[in-house]
Amino acid sequence: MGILFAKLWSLFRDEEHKILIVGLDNAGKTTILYQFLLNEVVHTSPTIGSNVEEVIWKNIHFLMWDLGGQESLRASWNTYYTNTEFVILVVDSTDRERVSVARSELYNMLAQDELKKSGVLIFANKQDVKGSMSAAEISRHLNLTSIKTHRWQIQSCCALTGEGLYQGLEWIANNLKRS
Ligand SMILES: Nc1nc2c(ncn2[C@@H]2O[C@H](COP(=O)(O)OP(=O)(O)OP(=O)(O)O)[C@@H](O)[C@H]2O)c(=O)[nH]1
Ligand SMILES: [Mg+2]
Repeated sequence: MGILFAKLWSLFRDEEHKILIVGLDNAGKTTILYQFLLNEVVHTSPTIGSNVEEVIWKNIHFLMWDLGGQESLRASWNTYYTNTEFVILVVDSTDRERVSVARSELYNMLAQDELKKSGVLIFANKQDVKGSMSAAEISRHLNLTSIKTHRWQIQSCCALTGEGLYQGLEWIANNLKRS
């Protein structure tokens, strides 16, 4: 009985929750990943392919995949979809010109069969920049209230200071599959 319990506990404890971090190039995805991992700002260059890191927070193990956001790389995002519990869409709140591109990438993902059970967290990043769009503005541009098929949440943040990042992760933690 004791052994069985120990086995179950270790299975439970080591369960990893897969998160995909997506968004257009320059949105701040890699900066966010390393804030979660190291609590500091790292120098980044555009991601070609992906970075993957295990982030442990409140005893929850997250496997976070940060994908390159350049247009030519977006076509291969779908190769990462299997077993994704949450998608984090990072939006550059200063990039008014391309918010419609971010929107079409979002709806494209929501239509994917492999992501039909995934929750979606939208980070309205770069809130430190004066004149950036608010989370409410981005929510309107992305028409978030129309999404009825997926659990979603929008959170404003600044990857440079870390502000807002853990509120977002808290929402994910509160919405994890209980198995
Ligand atoms: N002002 C400001 N700059 C930020 C913030 N987050 C990221 N940046 C900067 O934005 C630039 C791009 O950040 P990355 O994290 O490399 O962007 P990415 O989304 O990983 O880009 P790709 O890998 O090309 O898809 C870097 O110069 C970051 O320092 C933020 O909250 N505020
Ligand atoms: Mg990157």
